[in-house]
Amino acid sequence: MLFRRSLAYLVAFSATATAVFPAPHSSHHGSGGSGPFPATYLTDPSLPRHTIYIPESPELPPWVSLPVLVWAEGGCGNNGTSFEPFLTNIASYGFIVLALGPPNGTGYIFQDAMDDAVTWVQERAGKLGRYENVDSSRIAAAGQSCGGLLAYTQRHNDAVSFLGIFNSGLLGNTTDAQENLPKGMIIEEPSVIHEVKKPVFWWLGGSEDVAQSAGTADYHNLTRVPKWIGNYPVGHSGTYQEPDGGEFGVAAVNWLRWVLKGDKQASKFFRSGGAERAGWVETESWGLERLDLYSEQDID
Ligand SMILES: *[C@@H]1O[C@H](CO)[C@@H](O)[C@H](O)[C@H]1NC(C)=O
Ligand SMILES: *[C@@H]1O[C@H](CO)[C@@H](O)[C@H](O)[C@H]1NC(C)=O
Ligand SMILES: *[C@@H]1O[C@H](CO)[C@@H](O)[C@H](O)[C@H]1NC(C)=O
Ligand SMILES: CC(=O)N[C@H]1CO[C@H](CO)[C@@H](O)[C@@H]1O
Repeated sequence: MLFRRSLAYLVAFSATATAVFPAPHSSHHGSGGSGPFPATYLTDPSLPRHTIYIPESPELPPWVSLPVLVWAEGGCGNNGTSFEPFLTNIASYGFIVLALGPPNGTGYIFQDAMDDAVTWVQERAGKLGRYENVDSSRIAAAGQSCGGLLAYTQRHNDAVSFLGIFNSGLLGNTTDAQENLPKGMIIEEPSVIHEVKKPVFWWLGGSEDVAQSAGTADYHNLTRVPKWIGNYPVGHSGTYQEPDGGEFGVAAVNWLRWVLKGDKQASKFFRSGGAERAGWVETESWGLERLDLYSEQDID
């Protein structure tokens, strides 16, 4: 009963109306983030099922490269602006974020949209114009709750190097999962964790997080792959809606700066007590020293 009621968080977004595809726009939204490159979101007709978060300046210096985060929303919701503070803040540190769902989209969206985002960015990265600074050789896939389940599917995508699982874990095809996850979703068994060969980081919400047991089991069952797990004890919804995404935002930025930009200072968050000082508990890791090898490749 508790599990079933709690699972409803995974599908917290309703699927009533047909999807809306707003006209392209790139006006300033929200705070712009806390990083050095004030960011915004926009839409691009060539990627109509997504929202793109990117530094606002049309001309970045050539030495600023923008690695890629493909992001799936909580509830597998088709609303690309439902994590706006968190994703804008990430982009402001010099990333492009391809979030599933157009701004204010309704209904659900699934893993094929993650694959589409990766294909799209590979075609455009480095070409003259808005995506000139984008570096598609460095891609992470992540998501929250139901979106975390979509992120796991990118284990098979050779273009994706890192997985981030926020308030999520593999549920298996239980009756509860069948009844509570959106129809049309592929429900994967916990055993697929053994197929993961990419480094994975988990951010959970402590004992009040419905996903804590599944996420923790996944962490322990993943072997021979660099991994980190931590809990910020605020429950399943995290701090994504706080200014700049709150503590989950800080953690995500440190993760991406380290693994996608090779930033050693950011790595200290995970290796030298930074997360614990910020209030993360029940942290654990394995093999993180190997990530320096990953993250220094191809870095200028
Ligand atoms: C999309 O998410 C934003 C932020 O939570 C919210 O303000 C907006 O109402 C949502 N749009 C829809 C159509 O649900
Ligand atoms: C999304 O909906 C919210 C209200 O729920 C509105 O304030 C906002 O302007 C809308 N954004 C877009 C891009 O349509
Ligand atoms: C879950 O298992 C049922 C049988 O119990 C099967 O009919 C269904 O297709 C499975 N659903 C998914 C999403 O794999
Ligand atoms: C899928 C899988 O390997 N599951 C195992 C995860 O770890 C727990 C306990 O450590 C086992 O009970 C599961 O069988």
